[in-house]
Amino acid sequence: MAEQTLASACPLDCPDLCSLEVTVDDGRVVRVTGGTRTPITDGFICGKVRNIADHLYGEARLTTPLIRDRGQLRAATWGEALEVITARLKAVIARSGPTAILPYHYGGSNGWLSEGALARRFFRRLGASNLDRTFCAAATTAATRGLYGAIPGVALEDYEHARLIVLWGVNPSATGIHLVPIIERARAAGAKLVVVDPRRTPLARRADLHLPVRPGADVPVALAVIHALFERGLADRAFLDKHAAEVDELGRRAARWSIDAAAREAGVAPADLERFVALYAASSPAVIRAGWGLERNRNGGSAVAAVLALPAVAGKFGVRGGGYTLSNGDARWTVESEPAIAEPPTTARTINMSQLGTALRQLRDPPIEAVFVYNCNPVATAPNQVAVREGLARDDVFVVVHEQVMTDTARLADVVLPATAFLEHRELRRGYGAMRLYDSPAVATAPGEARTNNQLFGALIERFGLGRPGDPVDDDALVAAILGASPHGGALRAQLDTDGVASPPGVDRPIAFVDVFPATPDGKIHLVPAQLDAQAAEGLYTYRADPGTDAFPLALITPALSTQISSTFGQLRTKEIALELSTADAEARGLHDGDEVRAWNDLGEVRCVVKISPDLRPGVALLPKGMWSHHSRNGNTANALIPESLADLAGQAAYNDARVQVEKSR
Ligand SMILES: Nc1nc2c(c(=O)[nH]1)N[C@H]1C(S)=C(S)[C@@H](COP(=O)(O)OP(=O)(O)OC[C@H]3O[C@@H](n4cnc5c(=O)[nH]c(N)nc54)[C@H](O)[C@@H]3O)O[C@H]1N2
Ligand SMILES: Nc1nc2c(c(=O)[nH]1)N[C@H]1C(S)=C(S)[C@@H](COP(=O)(O)OP(=O)(O)OC[C@H]3O[C@@H](n4cnc5c(=O)[nH]c(N)nc54)[C@H](O)[C@@H]3O)O[C@H]1N2
Ligand SMILES: [Mo]
Repeated sequence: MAEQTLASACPLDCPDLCSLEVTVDDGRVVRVTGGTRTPITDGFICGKVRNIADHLYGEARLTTPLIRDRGQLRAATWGEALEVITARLKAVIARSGPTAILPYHYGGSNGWLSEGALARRFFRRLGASNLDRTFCAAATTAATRGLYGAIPGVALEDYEHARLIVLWGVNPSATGIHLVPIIERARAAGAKLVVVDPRRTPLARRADLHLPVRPGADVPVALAVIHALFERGLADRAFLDKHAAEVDELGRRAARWSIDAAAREAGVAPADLERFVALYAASSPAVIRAGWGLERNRNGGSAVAAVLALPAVAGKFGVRGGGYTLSNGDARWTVESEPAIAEPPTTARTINMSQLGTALRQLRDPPIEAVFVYNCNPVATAPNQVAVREGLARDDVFVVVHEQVMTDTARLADVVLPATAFLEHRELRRGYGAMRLYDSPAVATAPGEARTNNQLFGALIERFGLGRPGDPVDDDALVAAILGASPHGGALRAQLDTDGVASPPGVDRPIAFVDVFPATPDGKIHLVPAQLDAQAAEGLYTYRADPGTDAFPLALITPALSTQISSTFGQLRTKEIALELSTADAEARGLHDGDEVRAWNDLGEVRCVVKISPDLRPGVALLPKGMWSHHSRNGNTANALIPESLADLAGQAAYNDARVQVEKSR
């Protein structure tokens, strides 16, 4: 058959939501390149997706259901696998009730057709336990909604207009590469760049100012800047009077931190913090690109809130390229998936996904007896890996995993089901960076017997007799229901029909306080929102100091790698992980590059090689996120060291908040 090139989009968990050109031959992907349907992709894409064929057709790909039989996984038919699942889940329900079943999914790399939809319908109608999805963006979402409501941030394209760009706990060189050339263009036109990050990231190396804060110490830094702005008459009183509430309360809380005290706590030079205040106050348009590195510690929610308060206090909104960007996924122009299934939330108990290990060990009345995993690889990505692995491996916990490849989680399952990947199923996906919505048809044929999530859960709904007349079931009906639930649905549908992609109807790159306003109930910015203040222990903007001890003095951070999306594509990586340490911390331990070390705390131990990094500040250790067991020498990864303790808001996992000790392996 002749090759064809078809348009698609990349739904993987990344702000950029790239448009793709996919060349297929007889249903098989032979080449993927960047499309030009959106300005941000601009014809180039990352290496991960250029090489997607290695993922789709590699030896780890699952092509048939597998059932555990006397300890071993053996090939089975779908009919057999669904029979086993139905019988086992019904037995659990008969014995302990449906809340003994836990659906387990995150779905950051999934759009509305493969996350939520029929899976949610199935589990809610069954009465299973609910899952609080807190791996990512829980604290940032709570903070943005609390302060601003669902308001779109500065469009990434508009960074070109900024005179000052602040990257705060974000590393676009790995995690959203299309922002990098835009930043470079802005710099070429004279914009200044500031990076706030415990390590010297690639962009920090080029920055005009790098504040290498101690992990978890952003609260004092941001509050000290706010205090300085108020104290020195640099706050935009007119803007605040008109658009903000709780201004004085924020001022009082910020007054806890002088520049000197914050600099000391964060381990940065007071003069550098002073420079930041001066630069930020003087520059417009000034934009803060806040990332997710900020939220993943005990102070994370307050840190995000304090950083987002800055553009309000300094009056940076109202101009193109001024304000902040965090996630645009929530922006008002988009639509929500929930109405697609109109499946009301149940009153069954809710389990925080970031505390799975303890839930499996300790929950009673009833204990968790079945875990159904899809769109997720918790052995690689959840905190407290040792407990997660032990819990999923238990004989008295029935585990189903629906997956594309044989992950560390799938290896522990009682039933493994093969799943389609994004080019093999239709997907409806909005960007959380790029403000675009794609309706991408399947362009390739799934190998073997892989099925979509909706095919799987549709079959289970039928087997459990949970279907109802009028339920949208196929993709067309689901998409129609989703768009039908949006006031902009008609306009979006019209754009999708013409181009396969839609931008915000009306204003394409909205400017905050010109085109869009806070979607809070009173339309104001809430600088100390009551609901968040009540939620954070001791109140919003409370700072909890580094809990390091003599036994475990190093703060472990676990940022993203450029070669994976969380753990996705980890099967393709052959290189082992290295633990990074600063030169001073390595010397103090007599370590040389390439030595085998053990990093440990009360939760577990990782054995791997060490890499001495001049880019890390002393006191900080780094292991990448998303590694698999084959990447370390003892089968454990960073997540074996990460506690189940949470950030101060929304039950967010604290992936950058482990304390560890490191020594040479013996
Ligand atoms: N290539 C690639 N792209 C990705 C992903 C991936 O795994 N790989 N993951 C996707 C997902 S799921 C997400 S959520 C986003 C994440 O996107 P980012 O937020 O950019 O990702 P991280 O690498 O987790 O963290 C960013 C930076 O925060 C720093 N950091 C850690 N702790 C702190 C702190 O306490 N304060 C401050 N100021 N900085 C801190 C880290 O050193 C790191 O450089 O990226 C998405 N894009
Ligand atoms: N140490 C550490 N751990 C972290 C983080 C960190 O910073 N540090 N970051 C956290 C963050 S930001 C995130 S977002 C999470 C992400 O963690 P996870 O939610 O576990 O995401 P992935 O690791 O990408 O795994 C998703 C899995 O879903 C499968 N999948 C994809 N599409 C489909 C589908 O349509 N159907 C089915 N059935 N399966 C599908 C993929 O093959 C993949 O194996 O990781 C968190 N883990
Ligand atoms: Mo994430």
